Amino acid sequence: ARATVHGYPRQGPHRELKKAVEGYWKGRVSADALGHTAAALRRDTWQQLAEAGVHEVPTGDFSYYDHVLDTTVMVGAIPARHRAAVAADPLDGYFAMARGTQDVAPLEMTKWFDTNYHYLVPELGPDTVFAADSVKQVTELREALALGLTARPVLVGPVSYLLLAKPAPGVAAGFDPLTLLDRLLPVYAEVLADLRAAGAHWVQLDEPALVQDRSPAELDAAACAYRGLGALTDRPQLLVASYFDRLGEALPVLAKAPVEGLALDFTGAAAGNLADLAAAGGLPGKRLVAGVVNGRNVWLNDFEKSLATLGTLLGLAERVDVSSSCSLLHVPLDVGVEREIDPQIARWLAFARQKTAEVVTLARGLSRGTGAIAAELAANRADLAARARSQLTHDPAVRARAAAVTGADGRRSQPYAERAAAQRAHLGLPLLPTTTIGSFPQTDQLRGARAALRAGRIDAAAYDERIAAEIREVLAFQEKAGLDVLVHGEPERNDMVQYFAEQLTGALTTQHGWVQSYGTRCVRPPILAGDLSRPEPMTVRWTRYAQSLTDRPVKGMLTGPVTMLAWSFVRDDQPLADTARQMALALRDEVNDLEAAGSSVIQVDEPALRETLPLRAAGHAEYLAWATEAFRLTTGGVRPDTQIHTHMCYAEFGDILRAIDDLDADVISLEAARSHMQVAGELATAGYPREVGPGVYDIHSPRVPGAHEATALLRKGLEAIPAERLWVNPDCGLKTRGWPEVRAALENLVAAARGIRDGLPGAA
Ligand code: THG
Ligand code: ZN
Repeated sequence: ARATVHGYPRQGPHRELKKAVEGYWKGRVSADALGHTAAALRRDTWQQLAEAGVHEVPTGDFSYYDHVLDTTVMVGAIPARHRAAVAADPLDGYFAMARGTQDVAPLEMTKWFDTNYHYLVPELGPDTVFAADSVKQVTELREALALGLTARPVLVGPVSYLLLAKPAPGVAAGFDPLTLLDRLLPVYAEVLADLRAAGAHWVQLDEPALVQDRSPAELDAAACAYRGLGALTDRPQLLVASYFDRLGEALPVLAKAPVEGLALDFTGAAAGNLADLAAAGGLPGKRLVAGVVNGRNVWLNDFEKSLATLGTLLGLAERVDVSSSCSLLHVPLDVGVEREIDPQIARWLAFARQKTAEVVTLARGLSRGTGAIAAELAANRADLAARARSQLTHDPAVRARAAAVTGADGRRSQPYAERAAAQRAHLGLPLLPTTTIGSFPQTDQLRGARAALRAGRIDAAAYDERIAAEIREVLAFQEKAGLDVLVHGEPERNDMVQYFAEQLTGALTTQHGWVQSYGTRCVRPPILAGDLSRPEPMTVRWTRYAQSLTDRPVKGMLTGPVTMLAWSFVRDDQPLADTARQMALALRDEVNDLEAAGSSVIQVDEPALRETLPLRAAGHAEYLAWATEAFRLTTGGVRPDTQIHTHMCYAEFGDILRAIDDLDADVISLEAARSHMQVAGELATAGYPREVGPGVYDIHSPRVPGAHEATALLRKGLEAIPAERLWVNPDCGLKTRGWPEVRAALENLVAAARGIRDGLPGAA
């Protein structure tokens, strides 16, 4: 058995790629220098993999921005609006597709399956003309071969490429990109021939889209695609890969295809592939690349379990190799550089570098028997046992409290209609109340103060005074602008998940654990390693301070339990629903403390509620049940006259409207400016009974909307939602914007609300 991985983190140990690309955008780094940085990172990665004992390194998985965008370039599907820029300068044109320019919109970005990676959505139509451009793939293969390594190019497969695409602007929404398969296959054939000519023996085609619910027609298309590619004579051997869930009905389709190998995920939700593969009769005569090391979580592998899986697989294929379940892109690089994680606990963790070593060890164990890896097996067993009996993973108080939860804990004491009346009396807000989503601009000075505190250049008292001053300024501005429900602006928070994780018992944060989110943007997801509790209030101090500065209500601001889980690495030794309940109880303590400290309005953000929906429809109901329960448990303990808000960022809610209702929040704010209030209409049609704040200010753009524009959007909102239930707010938080825009936009927003308010019947 040989060892391989599907792909590796691209940014480098010190995020060198991010810095080089952003430097190039600012004109500080030349195209040549960027190219050299990138080539050096690729070389270092391959050499590291080879030194660790990986027999076949992946190539082509590298990207300046996104590998789906790279595939768009490879097949020549450049949108019409970007063609001139790409022709003038391929690199600048590439970044124009990714980020847009003054005049031209970028490609849309969306989540890569249920990971936290975002890809750029291909735009296709009946007029799309594909043309092969294998330069990037061939170049990177040659680089690896020149180092004397065995290399396997990794490509997004043609079926997934089309299934991930959407109709181009101006093309009918009903257009099915899969109808372009016959035109796309010759382009893949050309790329495969080029790769063979360049020395590839194997090429991997990734088809993760086949783990989602697929129609018979889509499965037929997959069968047809691989019949076609398999029949080519001038090609390398083909390895078709899938990951993130079980293939289900697509497994026999791929098993029967005339390709030389399959790479399958045998971890987590995909573990069922083992039984499915046996039921399908295995892969006689084929190569199986067994993904037994989870490529998207951070936990130590269970060697005995993996070896048992591999042992079973030996009987099901001609040859079995060992791999990660998917690209290691989704995990940080190296847990060995973390100085602030307890070394005992660090032993339970595996980032990309450690996972690579696990793959190599398992391949050795499979080839030479467990005797050849006796020391590793013993250490692995000891670490797993330590984790299983650790106090961190078993806090009796947390467990007892979670076990004692009853339905009543997740129910407000009065139904919405009665609460709404109590809140109206308590808060005394005008019609069309104005508010913001929570964060105000995170200035360089604020970030600088945080860095100075970390580096010991200023002390905690000086930092706190800096935060207090910022809060005073944010409050003064909001009062002057005439907003009705104020916020403290969150100057003390780095990231809306990390800030809370740092204060929760049972959660770990990293110093260098960066994971690519999109393009050059990275996050450091917390690691929910143990039983979760909140030893002390997390937000009360600054919220109370802000409230002391004004007579108007100041919203308490928290990240909700589902989003805390979605943007963290979650433990794999208990059901997600159990972790969600622990998180909810920890946050419930915070909500109750905020209320006790005088907050009448508390917002619990759940931007990730929709995006965490399981890949297959069969899992939706169960997920939504525990997710909404966690939200209600977080918010269910407050008085009827305390108003609970929630916020979600993205506009596609159509399929979870029922769940949004089940949250039983009093007010929900949503992104709506770009879609011209469409979501307000959807909620109204679904009979949503509560208060709604559809955004009237698109904060993703530096443009300042005029008062007339906000007025028009509000009028649109009023067509769907009565004035008694309509709020006026931006689409999202303001932390990425600059103060001048924010000032002007919020003044316009208040003017629009007042203008309409004054014209309404019953206005004071
Ligand atoms: N926080 C966390 N996860 C997230 C988001 C978040 N996942 C989904 C979505 N939001 C992703 N969006 C972003 C937006 C901006 C950045 C990253 C992800 C970003 N990162 C800085 C960078 O790469 O330069 C680093 C930020 C930092 O210093 O922590 O700008 O909001 N957890
Ligand atoms: Zn938002």
